Amino acid sequence: MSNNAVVISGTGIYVPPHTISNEELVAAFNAYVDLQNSQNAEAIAAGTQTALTHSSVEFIEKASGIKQRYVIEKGGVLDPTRMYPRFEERPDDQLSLMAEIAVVAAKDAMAQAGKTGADIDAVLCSSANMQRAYPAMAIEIQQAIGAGGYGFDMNVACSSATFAIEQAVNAVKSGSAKCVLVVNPEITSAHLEWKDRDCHFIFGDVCTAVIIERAETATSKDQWEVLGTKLVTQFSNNIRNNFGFMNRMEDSDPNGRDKTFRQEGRKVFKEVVPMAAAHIEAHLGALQIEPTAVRRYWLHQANLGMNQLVIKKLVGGEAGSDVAPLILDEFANTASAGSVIAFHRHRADLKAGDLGVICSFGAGYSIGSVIAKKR
Ligand code: CO8
Repeated sequence: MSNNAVVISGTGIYVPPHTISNEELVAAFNAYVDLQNSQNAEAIAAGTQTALTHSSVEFIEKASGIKQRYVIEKGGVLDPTRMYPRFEERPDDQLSLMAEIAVVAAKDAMAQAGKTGADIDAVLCSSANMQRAYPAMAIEIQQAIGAGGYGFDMNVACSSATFAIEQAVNAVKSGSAKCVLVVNPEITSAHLEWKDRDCHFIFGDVCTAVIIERAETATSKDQWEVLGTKLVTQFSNNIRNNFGFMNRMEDSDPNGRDKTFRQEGRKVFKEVVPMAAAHIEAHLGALQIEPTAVRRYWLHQANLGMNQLVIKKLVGGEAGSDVAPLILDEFANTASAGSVIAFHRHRADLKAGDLGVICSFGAGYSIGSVIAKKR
């Protein structure tokens, strides 16, 4: 490998302090349903309103493979009179919550890569939602870790991490940056609709971080040469959130159902699985790599069945096995961070020369793959 090669030289994670099991989640949701149905009993009896239906642990585990999720704040989510987290507003001179969790993950990744803030000259904060419009979260994170250069935010929903990795690789290749920090703070609990039975179980909070630099500057014991990246998008309304800065001008309901996450889960499942499998196959094909030559697939972590089908199409293997490890049972869907958590947690056993693919798929639709080889 030439020293001009670009490598991933470290990864890091912030794991929130609280877990919510499916049992706790369903108990709170069902209490919310009972409360709503008793408050609206007359309208339900008159046929002008539909009664809400209980959720079930069995359904959640069978349909998704998710067993629990981490959240930054749990009390508000499990309060049947609230059903969303409680965060305190912070003054402008205090580090914001997204930056705070990003700094924890960044320090973890920097320690693995043997870097300090002074070594970083670009910060990309890339996630499915930003806490505010401006200044960019990335610039706050850049200052908090003592990095130089530049920072900017980007959002490609569930593919935010892989798309940012491609930008980081290109920045290092072109010389516009020497060492890039990509962070993916995913506070999904703040834009999930916890009152909707169809999706209340899907998401969890986390933050991941990745360091990208040239092989010639890398000192980490664990380096992954990026052989290629490939991104694709195709517009779909099947996963959508209309929250935004125009809402006030439209005089729309700020608590309207369309202002939090919503999806046509079945359609997403059916449409995205073949797209993702074909995307990975084409990307590997362009590099003359057979799917069976790949030692590990770190796939997007939204649904056990989706990963099952993608990996079956590619290599005939099983999701959750050595070839395609799962983290969604523990973390749920963490939007863009899922495939990076899988990479972070499940690569220590691989040897020099082993090939791996990080691949995200989700809203947009958007698919991003990163093919990497252990140095
Ligand atoms: N408990 C019991 N029953 C339920 C529940 C529940 N909680 N929910 C639904 N049911 C019922 C339904 O009403 C339905 O009943 P019926 O057959 O009588 O109509 C039955 O169970 C089956 O429902 P579905 O067909 O919806 O169930 P599926 O088997 O399709 O499973 C899933 C639903 C798990 C949502 C599945 O479709 C799925 O995982 N799809 C893919 C989703 C996906 O990957 N989405 C990507 C989104 S993530 C992303 O891109 C990032 C966005 C930004 C982040 C936002 C953070 C908040």
